[in-house]
Amino acid sequence: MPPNIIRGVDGLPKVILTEPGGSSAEVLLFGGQVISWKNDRREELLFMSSKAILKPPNAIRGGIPICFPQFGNFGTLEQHGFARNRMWSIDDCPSPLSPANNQSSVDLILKSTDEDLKTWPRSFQLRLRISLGPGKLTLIPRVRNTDSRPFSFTFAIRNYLSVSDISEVRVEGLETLDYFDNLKQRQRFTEQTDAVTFDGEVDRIYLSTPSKIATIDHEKKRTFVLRKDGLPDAVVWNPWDKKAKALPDFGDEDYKVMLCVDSAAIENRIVLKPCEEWRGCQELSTVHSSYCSGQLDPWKVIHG
Ligand code: TA6
Repeated sequence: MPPNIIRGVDGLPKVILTEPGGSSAEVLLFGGQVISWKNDRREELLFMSSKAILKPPNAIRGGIPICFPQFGNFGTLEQHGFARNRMWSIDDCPSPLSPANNQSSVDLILKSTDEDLKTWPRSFQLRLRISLGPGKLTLIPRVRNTDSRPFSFTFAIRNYLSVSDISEVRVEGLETLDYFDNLKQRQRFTEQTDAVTFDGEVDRIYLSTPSKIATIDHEKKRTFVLRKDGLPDAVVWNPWDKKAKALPDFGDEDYKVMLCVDSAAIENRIVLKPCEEWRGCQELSTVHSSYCSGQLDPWKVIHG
């Protein structure tokens, strides 16, 4: 049975996922983008800009956009690729994945169009399974090369996390890693601290990270645990005040209540021969505790 597609207040077609535990998620066909994820206490876990423009083809500033076939701004392609600016459709043939349970899971697909082939002359199919479970949200992206020649791409799942106060947030699991600093012409540095904290703009691509990264929101006693596979890198981004003012679809004060911690494949491009398929996986979950409560030992989260 195809998932139930409804139209939101903005008129955009979307699918609502629910699970018996009481959490929910909203997925737009536009951009194949999760725009809301609420826990069993109906608290919103994802950030949506107070100035977000929900009007295609504008990218939507919040939720979980997909950056494909490129992360960043290089060459002829638009920044972060075009997948987030396209209307996706329901995938009736998600094999080899087993058919999804339609209440809490949806399969989406984006196929290259003649228009896309003008900017990125490679024929592809991008599939995304989004599954909701108690306390977790799982995304399984797959790219299939339907072209007659090999192609390569970079990829990111951009998670706009909602936080209570960015200056009180710590990101654990990135210590001692190398990163490209987008604020310093992508120069390579090594993380010296045992936790990334925020008192200004941060725009970094951490390389070959552990498969688990913890984002700890002290005030909310909430930790986002990001588990990922097939996506070796992680982007950490907060625009802070100046960049926030410069972005037309970003509220001036919004930087205080958001942080992007993305699962990505950027340093080494993914190469696919004809008919080959790449698969990635990301699971976002939340645990109710904070560092100082001693209940959550980030070391255990990362290494547990
Ligand atoms: O990852 C950070 C970044 O590349 C920043 O440099 C900033 O431009 C941000 O993404 C937002 O990009 P967007 O195209 O969504 O405005």
